[in-house]
Amino acid sequence: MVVAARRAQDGFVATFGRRPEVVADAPGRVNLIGEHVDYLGGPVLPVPLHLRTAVALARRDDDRVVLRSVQAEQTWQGTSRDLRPGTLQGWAAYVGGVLWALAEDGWEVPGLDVLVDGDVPLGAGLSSSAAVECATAVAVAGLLGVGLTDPVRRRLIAACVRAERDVAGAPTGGMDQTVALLAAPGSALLIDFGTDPPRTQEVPLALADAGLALLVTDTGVRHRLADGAYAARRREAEAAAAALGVDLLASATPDAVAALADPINRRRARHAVTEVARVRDVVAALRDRDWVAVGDALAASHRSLRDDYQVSCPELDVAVDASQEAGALGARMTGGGFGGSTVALVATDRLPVVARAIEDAYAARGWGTPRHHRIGPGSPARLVD
Ligand code: GAF
Repeated sequence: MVVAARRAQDGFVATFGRRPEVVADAPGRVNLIGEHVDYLGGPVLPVPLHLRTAVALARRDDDRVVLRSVQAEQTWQGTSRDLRPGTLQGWAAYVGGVLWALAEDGWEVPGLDVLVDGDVPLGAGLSSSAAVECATAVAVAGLLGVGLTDPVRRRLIAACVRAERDVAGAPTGGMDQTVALLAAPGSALLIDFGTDPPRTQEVPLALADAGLALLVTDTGVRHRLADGAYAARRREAEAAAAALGVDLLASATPDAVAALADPINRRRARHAVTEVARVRDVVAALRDRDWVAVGDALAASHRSLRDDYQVSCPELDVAVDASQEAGALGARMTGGGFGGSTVALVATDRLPVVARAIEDAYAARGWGTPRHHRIGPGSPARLVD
């Protein structure tokens, strides 16, 4: 049993005085490229993290629901009728929101004791929220004896996205839940949000064969997707789509975007159409093992997110610049932005040099020391024996 799942099981026993009936876990993710385009009908290329969040749960005899988070050091208590939009905040909105969304979808969710523990850092742009949602959903499916077939996993994705939108209040696009539930172990997952349901395809990375690694750096600047900035960007992008007369901004043409009169519309739309092209370029470059082209696309993606979509921040920009100056093939912010983490493509033997360069750049500005994670192979959400 992996670390987070073991801790969740032991924590459940310590908290509730009995063994859990089910333990499930799910990975965080790092998005390699395709940022802020999932909700615009574009393709994205996330990678499941080795860092996971685990949920242990057991049925109760009554209709009460007790949610305990070890990471947040908080407990929420209520009845299943209290699980609905407007009644839950913070981490409890993700766990309770999934229970609510599953019940809305017709699942017979009983009264439950639930304990959450995990290694995905909270608010670091590594999708801790989708990890806890997906682990909760898989645990409930396990408790009810529902097998994790592909259609069931897709139903769970929909419930998790609904929980995040309606209960946590973050109108996110579905990338994080999709990779957490459908990723192939150790590979990136190309998800095309231009189709309904989104088409998925495993994309092998073969980084180790090339002497390369992905270095994720957590800036320590915490972001919350539910705080309004993400929703504001989404509204702006949808306004740009309306100005162009297209349903999905990702399908706009570069010429039409260049002709947009309003500068905000033009910037938001330019990010979307150029990011879509970069995802396609990276998929081709990975197939050809053209690592320089992959790195160049990551660097261009960051510039676009910084200048056109305007979702970066100084700590992300400094980490990206320092990585590249120290020899990374390319680096970019990853996830929703406004804080969180960067991802850099780095030769394995340069990892310490690049990590040190970022730390030095932070120290020179009087900022706190960032945390690095070398990405290991992750696997999708699962029941843990
Ligand atoms: C967050 C959201 F949850 C995703 O849906 C996606 O939009 C991402 O930000 C930006 O690419 O992780």
